[in-house]
Amino acid sequence: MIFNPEYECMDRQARDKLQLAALKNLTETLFSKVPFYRKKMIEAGITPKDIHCTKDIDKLPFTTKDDLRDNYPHGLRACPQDRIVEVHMSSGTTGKPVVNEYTIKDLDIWRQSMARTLAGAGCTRDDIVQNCYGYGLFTGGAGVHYGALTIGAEVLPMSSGNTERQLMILRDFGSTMLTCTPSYALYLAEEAAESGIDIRALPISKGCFGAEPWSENMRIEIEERFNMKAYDIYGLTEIIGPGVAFECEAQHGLHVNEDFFFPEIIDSATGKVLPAGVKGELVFTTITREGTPLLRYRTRDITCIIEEPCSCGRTTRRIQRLFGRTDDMLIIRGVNIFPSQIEQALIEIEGTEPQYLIIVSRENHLDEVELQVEVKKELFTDETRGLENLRSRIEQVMRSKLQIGLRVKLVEPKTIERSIGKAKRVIDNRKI
Ligand code: DLL
Repeated sequence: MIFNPEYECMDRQARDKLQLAALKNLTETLFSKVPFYRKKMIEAGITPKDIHCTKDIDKLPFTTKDDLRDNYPHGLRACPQDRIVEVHMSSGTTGKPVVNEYTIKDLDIWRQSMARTLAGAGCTRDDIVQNCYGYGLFTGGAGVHYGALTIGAEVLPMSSGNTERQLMILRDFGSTMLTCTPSYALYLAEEAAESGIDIRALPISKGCFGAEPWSENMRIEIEERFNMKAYDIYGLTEIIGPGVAFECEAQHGLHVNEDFFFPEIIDSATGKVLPAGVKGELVFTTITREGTPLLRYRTRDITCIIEEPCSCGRTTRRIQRLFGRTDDMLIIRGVNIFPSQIEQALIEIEGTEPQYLIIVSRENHLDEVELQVEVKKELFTDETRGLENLRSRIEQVMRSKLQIGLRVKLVEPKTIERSIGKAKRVIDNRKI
């Protein structure tokens, strides 16, 4: 279902006009109200008057996560404090949190974005949405909540954790839609099987999963285990939270809510804008935000833009499912590796569970990687030769896909710690 055909299916030229007007307005506000941006624009030798078309955006300065941290907590606010009505913060583990402050209009942008997102996955007012994203400072819980209310669906504001209760509600309330991280969805499926609940027979028919990288194979796994459709949703605290981009029924790329969030792909080394179809770092400008609008924010997420029209009828540009981040990229003996590549390779190997942990260490100045992989229960009762064969197969597949050798350790089901939010896939013990 298309929630807002007027904007989602708008003629591209008409959208470009809207975007240009919003961009001009934004640069004027930032220049006059936010000293940080005024200084940056002056340094770059540009004023709002130099913006004549949306392509001129590449003359404007970037914003980085460090800029946000340096201006913590309120340095990037672009409106008076009394217009701020809600605040969220990032879940980051290092340094100061990243703060997003919303006005009523910002919350409206978020509600709209998330209503489009959930509708893209088929949500209607008849749905019962079990929302297991965390509520609180994290944006996941609130974002889905606002979107579901805007559609008129029924929301079960479960928040994350308490898996036993999640399963009880899933069964007793007949939830029809699930929203949580993809790793938690798989954990729920696992626990349901353990408790003898046949989740495939429950009314749940679709879910929106995001907040962490996941592979196409993980989608298939979730869809099979739940007997439902699994859609990818993308977003980040700095920009709005979830709802920046979402998959439609075509499940081929994520539609960017472009009338709110202007996307660019850049070469992260040179900062140059890259054409559609070329992989690089995703950058967003929040062209209509009021509280803490951002100019050319470097997300560190890696993807590319898809220009071609989508079969669903929406005209918004799409981004490819995320490839990883510029910063969670592991460099092992000089080779760039993303955890998602390991996951993708692993799920194709029969006998393994989609649960893994990458432990990196440095021995005698050489990087070593141990890949712990959970193995299906049946295999552990099998003869040891079967396990040994599987172990060396995984090592072989990894070597051919990643071009480096890893040590594989097979572990029993449920040994790798499960997360109720974003999964932790890498432990890097190297002291560099
Ligand atoms: O994770 C917002 C969110 C909540 C998105 C619920 C989707 C669903 P942050 O905690 O600020 O915000 O983390 C943002 O998570 O820059 C990506 O690296 C990663 N991420 C988010 N969605 C996806 C996705 C929320 N669908 C960071 N695929 C982003 C891959 C994702 N990575």
